[in-house]
Amino acid sequence: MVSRLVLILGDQLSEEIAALREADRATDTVVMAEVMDEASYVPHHPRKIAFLFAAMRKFAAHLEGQGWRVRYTRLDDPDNAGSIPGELLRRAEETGATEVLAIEPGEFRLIAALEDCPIPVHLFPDDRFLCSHAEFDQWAEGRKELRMEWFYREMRRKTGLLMAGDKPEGGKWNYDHDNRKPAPDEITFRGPMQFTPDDTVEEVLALVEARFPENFGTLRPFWFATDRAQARQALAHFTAHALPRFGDYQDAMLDGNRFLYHAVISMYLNAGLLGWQEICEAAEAAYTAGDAPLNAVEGFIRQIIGWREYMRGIYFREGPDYTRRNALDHQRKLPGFYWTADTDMRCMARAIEQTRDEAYAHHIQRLMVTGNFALLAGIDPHEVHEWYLAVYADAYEWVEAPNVIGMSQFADGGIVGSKPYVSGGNYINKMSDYCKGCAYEVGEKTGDKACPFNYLYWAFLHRHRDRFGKNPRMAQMYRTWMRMSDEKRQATLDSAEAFLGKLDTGARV
Ligand code: FAD
Ligand code: DLZ
Ligand code: SF4
Repeated sequence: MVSRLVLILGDQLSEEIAALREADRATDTVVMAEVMDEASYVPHHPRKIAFLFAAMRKFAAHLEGQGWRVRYTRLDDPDNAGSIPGELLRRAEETGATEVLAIEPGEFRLIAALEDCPIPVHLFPDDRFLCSHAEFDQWAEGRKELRMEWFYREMRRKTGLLMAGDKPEGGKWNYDHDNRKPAPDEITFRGPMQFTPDDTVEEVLALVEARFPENFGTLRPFWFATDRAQARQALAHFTAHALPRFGDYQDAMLDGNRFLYHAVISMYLNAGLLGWQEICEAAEAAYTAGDAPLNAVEGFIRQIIGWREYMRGIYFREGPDYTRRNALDHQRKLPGFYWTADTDMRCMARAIEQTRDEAYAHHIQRLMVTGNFALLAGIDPHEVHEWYLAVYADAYEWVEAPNVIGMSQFADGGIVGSKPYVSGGNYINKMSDYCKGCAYEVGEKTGDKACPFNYLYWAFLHRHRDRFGKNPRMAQMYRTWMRMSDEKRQATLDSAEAFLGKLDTGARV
C-alpha cells in the first residue's frame, strides 16, 4: 500500500488544509517538526517561537486524538535533522513513504526548499485564504494601479459580507472618515484575553529560554492562546468588548495602553488557529444584532478580507525578489536602538519597548512610528524588513513584506501605496500622548531640541523631489516646503544632516 507523508508547518495549524483533506488517515503519516532552520532564519522574538511550538504540539496531539498517525519532532530531539526537508527525508526513510503532501508555504524561501527536496512534494494551494493567486492575478491584470479599495469591493461582493443585495450595507463601501479619532481619555476595554500557561506551554517556555537566550524580546509573562478553543475565546472577547469602538480609535496610540481596541488576533489567524470567515462572520453578527456600529465592523472586515488578502496577492504576484526592492535607494544601517529601545525619541522608545515586551504593536505604531522613522531616515528597506519579520508574533513574509517593503518603506516604487506614508511629529502628537514628556519638542522645527520627525520629514521630501514632486497627492506638501524662506529650508536640511550624522556614529539620539 502506498504511504505518504503530510507536512504541516507551524503556521498551517488547521484541520481544513487541503493536504489533510487529500490524505488518508489509515495509511498516511502527518509530519510536524520544530527545526532550527525555521527557528533561526531571522532572530525571531522568543514569544513567537514559543507560541508556535506550543500551538504545534497541541495541534499534533489533537490530530492524534482524531485518529491521525503523527510523527512530531521536538527541537531537542537528538535525531532532529535541523530543517524541514531534512525531517521529511528522515521520516520517509522510517515509514517508507515515497511522496509528501503539503500546502504551499507562506514564504518563497521555503517553497524553493520543498521544490528542491529529493522526495517529491505535492504542493496544494493554501485555500485558507479567500482569494487564490489566479483570482488575484486576474483582478490585477491590465490595471494601471493595484488599489486595495477596488480589490476590497470585489471581496465584499464575493463573500456577501455587509452587502444589501448588490449594494454595500449603509450605502457606502468604506466608513473610514468616521474612524481615526485621536486617543481618548479613557479606554473601557481591558485588553485581549490572556491565558495562563499549561504544562505544554511551560515546557516550551523552558526550551525557548534555554535555546534562544540572546533573542530580542521578553518571553514571560506568556499569555497567548495556543489552541483553537482558546483563540476562539479571544475572538469572542474582542467581538463583545472591543469591536464596537475598534473603528473610532483604530489609529490612536497611548503610552499607558498597548492594545486600545485592537483585536490582537493576527498571530492566531496567520498560524491557522482561526479562519478569516469565522472572524468576519462574528463581526458581521455583532453589527446585525445592533451590538457594534457599521463604521467599526466595516473597518474591521476591510482589514481582513481587504488588506490582508490584498497583501498576500501582492507578495505572490511580485515574486521572490520583492524583499530586495529598494526604489528609493536607501542604504543606511538599521540603528541599534531598534533592538534596545535606547533612544530619546519617546514614541520610538515606547513602540520598541512594547514590541520587545509583547511581540505586538498595532498598525499605526508599526506604520507611523517605527516604519515612518526608518523611511524618513533612509534605512535600507531589507534591514527594516528583517527586523519586522523577526520581532512580531504574526510575522511571515507573505504578509510582512508587502506591509514593510510596500506600504511602509515605498521600496516597491508605489505598487502598494500611491504615496509614501510619511509624517512629521504633528501626526504622532495628534494621535498619541507620546510627545508629552519627550526629550524633544514636537513644536520645534529645527535645532537640537526639535522633534527629529519634523526636519527629517522635509529633508525626505527634498531628497526625493524628483520622484514625488509631481505626485498630485503630494503637491500641497511641496508647495508648503517651497513657500518656506531659503534660511528656514537650509536650517531644516542642516538639522537633518546633523541628526543623521549622529545616528551614523551610533551616538544616542
Ligand atoms: P487589528 O488592528 O485588530 O486588525 C484586525 C486584523 O486585520 C488583524 O488581525 C490582521 O489579520 C488584519 N490586518 C489589519 N491590517 C492589516 C494589514 N495591513 N495587512 C494584513 N493584515 C491586516 N500584519 C501581520 O499579520 N503580520 C505582519 O508581519 C505584519 N507586519 C506589518 C508591518 C508593518 C510595517 C505594518 C504597517 C503593518 C503590518 N501588519 C502585519 C499589519 C497590521 O499591523 C497587523 O495585522 C495588526 O497590527 C495585527 O494586530 P491586530 O490583530 O490587533 O489587528
Ligand atoms: C516561524 C516558524 C518557527 C519559528 N519555527 C518553525 C518550526 O520549527 N517548524 C515549522 O514547521 N515552522 C516554523 N515556523 C513557521 C515557518 O517558518 C513558516 O511556515 C514559513 O515561514 C512559511 O510561512
Ligand atoms: Fe516622537 Fe517627536 Fe513626539 Fe518625541 S516629540 S514623541 S520624537 S513625535
